[in-house]
Amino acid sequence: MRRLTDIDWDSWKATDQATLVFVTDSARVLLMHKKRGLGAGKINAPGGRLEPGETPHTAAIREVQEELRVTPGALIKYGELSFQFVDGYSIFVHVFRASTFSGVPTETAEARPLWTSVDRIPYASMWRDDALWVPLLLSSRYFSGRFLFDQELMLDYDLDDVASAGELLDPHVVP
Ligand code: 6U4
Repeated sequence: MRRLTDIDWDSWKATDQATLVFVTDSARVLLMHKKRGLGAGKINAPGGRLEPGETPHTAAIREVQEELRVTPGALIKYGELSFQFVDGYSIFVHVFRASTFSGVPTETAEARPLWTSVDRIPYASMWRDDALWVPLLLSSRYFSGRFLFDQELMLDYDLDDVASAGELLDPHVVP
């Protein structure tokens, strides 16, 4: 498995579903140093796997509360990302932006908060794919991407700029 075309996307189903939430204020984005889990050691947005019975939206809010002690508001979903790893693991990620929040970002066992300027997102310390789609999210553009990784190494990807939120309903997760 070296290319996206090696995968049968019609029957693809992710092992897990997860969220990412980019809390933004006028010129800043709330990121975090991730201490554990998938991507530990990297800078990433808060988020995590869905628990049974959760919607992506409720899971997104819960994860930001758990990781940074902040409650995000006015969430808009801008993207869907399908990640396949060559070891067999796969994860489908719902990407949100939140334009309001309450609480003070606080370090937890899972993460240390980091406000960054929208002009200086630390892509070199983030997952390789983030530099491809975070700019779309920050310009309020909807997107859908597929990525093939060998651990931390991105082998292949495709990314589509989609016209509206309605086009984001993924057949792999909608009953
Ligand atoms: P556990 O340990 O299960 O409680 P949980 O917070 O549920 O952790 P986590 O954080 O270990 O899950 O892993 C899922 C997170 O990793 C999601 O927020 C999405 C994120 N993630 C995985 N691959 C990514 C990638 N290539 N680019 C990216 N985020 C990625 O930006």
